[in-house]
Amino acid sequence: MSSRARNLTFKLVLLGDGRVGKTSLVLRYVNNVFSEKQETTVQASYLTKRLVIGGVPITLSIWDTAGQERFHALGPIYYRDADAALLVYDITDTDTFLRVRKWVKELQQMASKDIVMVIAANKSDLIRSKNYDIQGAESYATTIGAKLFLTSAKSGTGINDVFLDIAARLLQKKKNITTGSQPCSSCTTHPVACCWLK
Ligand SMILES: Nc1nc2c(ncn2[C@@H]2O[C@H](COP(=O)(O)OP(=O)(O)OP(=O)(O)O)[C@@H](O)[C@H]2O)c(=O)[nH]1
Ligand SMILES: [Mg+2]
Repeated sequence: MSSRARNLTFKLVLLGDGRVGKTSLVLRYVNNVFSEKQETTVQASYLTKRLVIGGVPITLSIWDTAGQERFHALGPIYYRDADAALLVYDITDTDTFLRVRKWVKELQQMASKDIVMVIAANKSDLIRSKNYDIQGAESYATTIGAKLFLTSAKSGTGINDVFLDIAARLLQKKKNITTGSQPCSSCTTHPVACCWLK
């Protein structure tokens, strides 16, 4: 990597109902660990993760917020100035998807207009026994310009994909702002494989 390569830092906030697995997702991604007895988050916790995409060093500055209702009012502190929001729900609990929709409405009104939004349908390891329909969630994600990923903090499925997608989209956006160029249609559909990153 070139020593002159600029290290870009992006702020990412995780939002979602209590117990859906926000902390577990972050800990799986950053430390590759998982606990069945993960303690509930109080207010928020902060971690960072460095990664390199197409030779460009990136730091994700990650705010993992508390999902319990009593902490809801603290949301703006963490999503204000956020470059991206990862909205998490529990695929086995439809109420938690409704909570995602509420967060999206709030972000659309209060957060940065061009915030990158991604949805994680977590606990996908539990869907073996039952057939969960995620088509509705996928259509919804499309309407808000987000992408939906099936994840399992327990098995590790989909975790890297989510964060890589977020980082690649942020990088692509930064590039567009810097050069004023438009991404090609392939990059819009597959930001991880964006030609600009090559
Ligand atoms: N089976 C399964 N359990 C999970 C998964 N992710 C998290 N859990 C469990 O779900 C519970 C809640 O996980 P947390 O990561 O604490 O959830 P959270 O969204 O951070 O919760 P709050 O901090 O209260 O907002 C814990 O018992 C985890 O072990 C997953 O992908 N699969
Ligand atoms: Mg937590």
